[in-house]
Amino acid sequence: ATDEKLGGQINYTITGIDAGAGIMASTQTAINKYHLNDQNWQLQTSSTAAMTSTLDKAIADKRPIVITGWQPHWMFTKYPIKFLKDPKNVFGQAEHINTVVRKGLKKDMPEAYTILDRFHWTPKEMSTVMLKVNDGVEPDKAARDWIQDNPEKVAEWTKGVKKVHGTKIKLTYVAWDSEIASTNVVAEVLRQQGYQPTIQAMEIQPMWASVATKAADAQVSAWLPKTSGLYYKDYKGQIEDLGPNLEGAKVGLAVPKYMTNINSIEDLKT
Ligand code: PBE
Repeated sequence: ATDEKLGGQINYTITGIDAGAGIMASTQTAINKYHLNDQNWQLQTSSTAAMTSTLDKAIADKRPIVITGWQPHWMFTKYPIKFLKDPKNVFGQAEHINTVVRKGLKKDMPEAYTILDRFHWTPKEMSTVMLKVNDGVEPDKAARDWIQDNPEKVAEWTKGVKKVHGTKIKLTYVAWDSEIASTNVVAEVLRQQGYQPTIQAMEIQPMWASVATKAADAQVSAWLPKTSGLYYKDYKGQIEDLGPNLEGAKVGLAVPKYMTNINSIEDLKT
């Protein structure tokens, strides 16, 4: 049925990820704003792993699929996919990922604070770690390998910072591939500086709350201005924002490149 409408072919379903992700809330907004709900388009909740596996199968069969997509992520390296244009600007333009620490960290752990404040890398650097983890390397090992391969970069973050001796520090994160990479790299850098870091994965809301309540010291997972924007708004008075650790991130809906007639979210309606 080559002339069948896209929606019918894929059951008017956008394949999504975990319910708490900002991209899920933005996609729901997009469904409303582009009036996709008129055709009963729906967003399917799953996980990144389930979404990419569904994507993998669709691409193997050259079937159409619409996913929640973002960069940096290995899905754009591994699969021929493209972002759909977003003329109503629901997903926003470029995003950055910020580092957020608990109040009082600067006074309590000035060395860690300095490193967290300086931590800054590129989408390409983050992707190197993400791809390794996707290839099956343990995240802490992938982080150590990256640190070993990038001594000048790490030196920018640690230059002149005094070593400490076993001070405990806790980082929280959401187990998205990008945050698994960044959190492990920061934790390993802190470990090499003499800290005893623990990292704990949780849902997005508890992660923000953990830093606000000082149950955790820091997180490096704040996708802004839009994707984590609601959490930022809720917690901004109770945390310290150290600014971007990565620039040039992007969030949106994506489809395989062989879907040549579908280039904008508007095209989903046709
Ligand atoms: N993401 C990846 C997250 C942030 C990191 C884009 C899936 C989200 O909240 O949507």
